[in-house]
Amino acid sequence: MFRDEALIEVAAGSGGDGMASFHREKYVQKGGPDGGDGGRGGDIVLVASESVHSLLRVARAHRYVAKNGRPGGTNQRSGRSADHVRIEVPPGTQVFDAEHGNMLFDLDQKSSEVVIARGGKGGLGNQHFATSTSQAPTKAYPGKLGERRSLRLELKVIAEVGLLGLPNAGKSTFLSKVSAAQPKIASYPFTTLAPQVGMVSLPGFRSLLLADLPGLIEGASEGHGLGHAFLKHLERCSVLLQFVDVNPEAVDDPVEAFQVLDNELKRVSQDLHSRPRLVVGTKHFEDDGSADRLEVLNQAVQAAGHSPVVGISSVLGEGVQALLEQLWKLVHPSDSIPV
Ligand SMILES: Nc1nc2c(ncn2[C@@H]2O[C@H](COP(=O)(O)OP(=O)(O)OP(=O)(O)O)[C@@H](O)[C@H]2O)c(=O)[nH]1
Ligand SMILES: [Mg+2]
Repeated sequence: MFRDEALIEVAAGSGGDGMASFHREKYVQKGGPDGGDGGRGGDIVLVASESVHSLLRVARAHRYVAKNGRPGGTNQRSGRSADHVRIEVPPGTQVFDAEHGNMLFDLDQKSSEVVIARGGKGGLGNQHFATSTSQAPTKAYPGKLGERRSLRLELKVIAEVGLLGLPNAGKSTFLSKVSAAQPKIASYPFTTLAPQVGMVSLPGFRSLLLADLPGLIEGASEGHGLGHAFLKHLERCSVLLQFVDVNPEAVDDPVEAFQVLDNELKRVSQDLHSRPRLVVGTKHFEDDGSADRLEVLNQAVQAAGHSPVVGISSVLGEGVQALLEQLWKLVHPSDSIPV
């Protein structure tokens, strides 16, 4: 199972209380104040970890509480500070205030970390408060309360290229051929239930990060089908790769297939709709009929202002390398290819 949202409650630990005590020793009368300081309460820390791919576990645990600092002791002993509670989340997790909706943090780097609730400071013991006029202070401070927060976490996959298309268009097959990712592939729609990122290596030590997303259908932007929850994952992709099945056996007409998702992108945002996009005609080269369908699709795609459609067959490996090179150029418009 996959989750890309989680509501959590976090409570950092409070600081331990400062101690009020006086030095006691045989034959020493009226020893001075020696109450130690309280220890710090534990922080709650979010850590972006590449070994975590979903917010499922975080959502299940729901409540995170760090321990309080220990109180100060006699003889100037400080209380022990509490351990921090570390919560591992996938890179790409954004943290929002659950009440007000504003974004607090964006863990967009792998291995970055942020304190989302700070533990309270320990209170000072009376050892600090002896003055020339007050030799026997009984004053010690309580520890400060730890921060408490209600947070909403949202995962937005980080990839350079986002794969979108109707169910069954062949997105996962393509990802499995060009990267080490092993997404589930099947001849029925909605095979992919969770985004999956794969890294593609290109000659010259170049690489591309591709995100395979669940198939989208008409109305996805309004909550139809599975894909609506995943449209947001496209937001962080600088290039969109739209898959259209051009095989004559495909259920959907290629031009319609293109337009349905084109409209959904437009409904989500103008920004997403106008992002650099390459349309691929999949399951091409395998059948005589696919060339005609590709050409009709090409007309519609170019009329909509996009580059010509690239035909590929993931099964035969035809057109795949050329497509990857074209994608690399789109992702790195100002870079030249190293020789
Ligand atoms: N002949 C042929 N079949 C392909 C090709 N690419 C994918 N398929 C088949 O098309 C079907 C769907 O492939 P998937 O890769 O699972 O499609 P998807 O777009 O990821 O589908 P969803 O995850 O449901 O959105 C599978 O039966 C694949 O074997 C191709 O290049 N040629
Ligand atoms: Mg799939």
